[in-house]
Amino acid sequence: MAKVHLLEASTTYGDAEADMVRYRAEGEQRAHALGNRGPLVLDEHGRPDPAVVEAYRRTGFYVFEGVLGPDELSDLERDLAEVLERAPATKGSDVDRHGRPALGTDGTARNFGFVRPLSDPLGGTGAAHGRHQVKMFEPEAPQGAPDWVLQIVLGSLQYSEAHLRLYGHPGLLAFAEAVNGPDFTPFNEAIWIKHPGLGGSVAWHQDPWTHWDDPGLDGDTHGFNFMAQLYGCTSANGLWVLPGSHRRGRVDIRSLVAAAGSDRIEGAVPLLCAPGDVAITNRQCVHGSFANTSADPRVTFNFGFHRRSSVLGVVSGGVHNATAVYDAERIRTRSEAIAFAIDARSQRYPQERRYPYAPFAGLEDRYRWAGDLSVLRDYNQLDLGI
Ligand SMILES: O=C(O)CCC(=O)C(=O)O
Repeated sequence: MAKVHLLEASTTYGDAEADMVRYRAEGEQRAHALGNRGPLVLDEHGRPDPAVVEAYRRTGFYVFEGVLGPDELSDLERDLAEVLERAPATKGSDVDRHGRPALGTDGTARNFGFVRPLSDPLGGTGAAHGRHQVKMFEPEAPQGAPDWVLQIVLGSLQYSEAHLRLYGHPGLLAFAEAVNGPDFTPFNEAIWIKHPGLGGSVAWHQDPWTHWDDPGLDGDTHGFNFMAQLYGCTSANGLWVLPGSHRRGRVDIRSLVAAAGSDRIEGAVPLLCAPGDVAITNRQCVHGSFANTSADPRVTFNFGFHRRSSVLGVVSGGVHNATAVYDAERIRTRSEAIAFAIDARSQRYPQERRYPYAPFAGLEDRYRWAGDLSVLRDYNQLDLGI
């Protein structure tokens, strides 16, 4: 598949290069020994294999191999190319690289996140409720690197119909049901972009900022993200996860880094994916990604889901949107994206079994997809972060 034009470079981890190479190789070995990868198989009732759900619950992540075929990957790539063409030309810009009003300037939110090449903008700061406790090593940017590189596109369903169709994937939604129950709710969606030799890191963190002290906290309280890989991902450009850490409550990441003597924390493993693989990662797992010094681009289409009881009535927000109460009306309005996604998908893939999303049963005609992405403008203002 032709790669969209991502900025190109490759560099090294500087003085830490040899240690990093060893760390990656050891992490890959551990990842392969975990027994948490394989195809996404459903039974005749459309339900996933309980052993796979168990492997996800044991380790906190799972790699579904070969979920997306060449057609779907081409659709996603085409949309990505268009998003990159129409994105703000650089941080803070209202115009794209051609001088046209940039994508998103007609909406409320600033959905395009830029970082300095190979930098870690979050580690050790109070941003996002201070969950990125420690700064990552920042390799030196290569000569001629741009000032800023695009790292994340939030609210991405409003910019990409292919991402919307992916969001309605029947097998993945069946898995969401198996983990979170039939009335599962959205969390948020994003496209993560790690430009070769330039992409910044995402400091080790656990996603959640609510419920940590809740006596009912369990391994599924904060839901999960699906992470669909356009070009695959490696130990150099992909996400790393600390297996089992979703069941350890709030983890003191500072001590993990202190014990390791660096940001190469012990026991973590990389997600290793081919193009079209879709990982599922528990939001409570300690996870993060290193600066992408490799020559390989990584593009991940993220979309997450929660248990309804984890979000209903919760007052939350404050990371990508305003703090508010997540009442039943907000949850329902935000969940309309799932209903549209299921319909958009069934139009593109009529041979697939359509996922029956229980909260919208009988309302299929009201949520027919007519191909107009503007109905989703600013939908992510209602994201359900916890
Ligand atoms: O994909 C990445 O590098 C970071 C993703 C992440 O931290 C998240 O989805 O919470």
